[in-house]
Amino acid sequence: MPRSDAPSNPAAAPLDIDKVRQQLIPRRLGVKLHYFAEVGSTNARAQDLAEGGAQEGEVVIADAQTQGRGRLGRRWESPAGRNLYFSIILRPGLVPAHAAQITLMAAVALAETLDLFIAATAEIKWPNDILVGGKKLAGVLTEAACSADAIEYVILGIGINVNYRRDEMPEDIRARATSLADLSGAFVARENVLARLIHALDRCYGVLEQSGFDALRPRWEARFALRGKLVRVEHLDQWIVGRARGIAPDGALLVEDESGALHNIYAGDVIALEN
Ligand code: BT5
Repeated sequence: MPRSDAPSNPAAAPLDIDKVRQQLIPRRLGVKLHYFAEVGSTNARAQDLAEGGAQEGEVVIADAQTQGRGRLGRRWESPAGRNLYFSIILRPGLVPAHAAQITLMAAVALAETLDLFIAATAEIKWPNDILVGGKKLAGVLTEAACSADAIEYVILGIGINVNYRRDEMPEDIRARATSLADLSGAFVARENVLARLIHALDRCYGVLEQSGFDALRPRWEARFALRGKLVRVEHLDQWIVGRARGIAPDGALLVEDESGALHNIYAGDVIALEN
């Protein structure tokens, strides 16, 4: 007889971390997986580990987050049994000015991996959103600890909606969010997505360190969701409006204002003013 608490829907089963381990070929990223049924935020937990001397490539994974965070204090919806929430500790040999390139590198690995599970193309909205059909499928939150001239460590946090059903999403994100299951019409094993993604991140991270962001730029550009679109970029109390033209070799977003001047944007939120 089935146990009364046995999940009738495979999407509700907890993440099977051993399945992830079985699929991982140990490389630089994924050297150690720290799994928790629930944490506040995997980024916060990874930061504690990094401060305690954890090595590059250790990964914190949680089945649920009670305080999943987005950028600028925003919230990341993180229900149990559905999605992927994880953070990787990196100790990159990059100058602090290039720390933001980690987000762009991760977006390439993410979009290319998520494409394997859906029929559509995952697009990148600078700097950290992965969108399909204009709806958010995944987000990246990179937090760096730097000294004057070196990066001590970077926490690369990634949230992916895998088997998140539309009717489970809070009202305020339902119209703007999607999930792999929503897009493919089928249950997707989170363990497969995670193992493939860690491998893809490992490869892209290697390219970034050895050859710089410019070597990943064509792959990033190929998925750029905002090319040619009129956008408003907001950062703190400043904003500019112009057409998104692409990305610079160092990862800056290029926006051309109405006078034809090109601006290199390094931080901010981009709002598309046209579809
Ligand atoms: C992000 O922020 O997109 C970064 C999200 C990173 C989450 C991961 S999960 C593992 C790791 N640990 C953490 O604590 N965080 C990272 P941002 O661009 O600021 O987008 C946040 C906005 O996305 C919110 O204000 C909502 O509008 C929307 N949102 C929240 N949860 C969502 C979800 N599950 N799916 C789609 N959109 C969501």
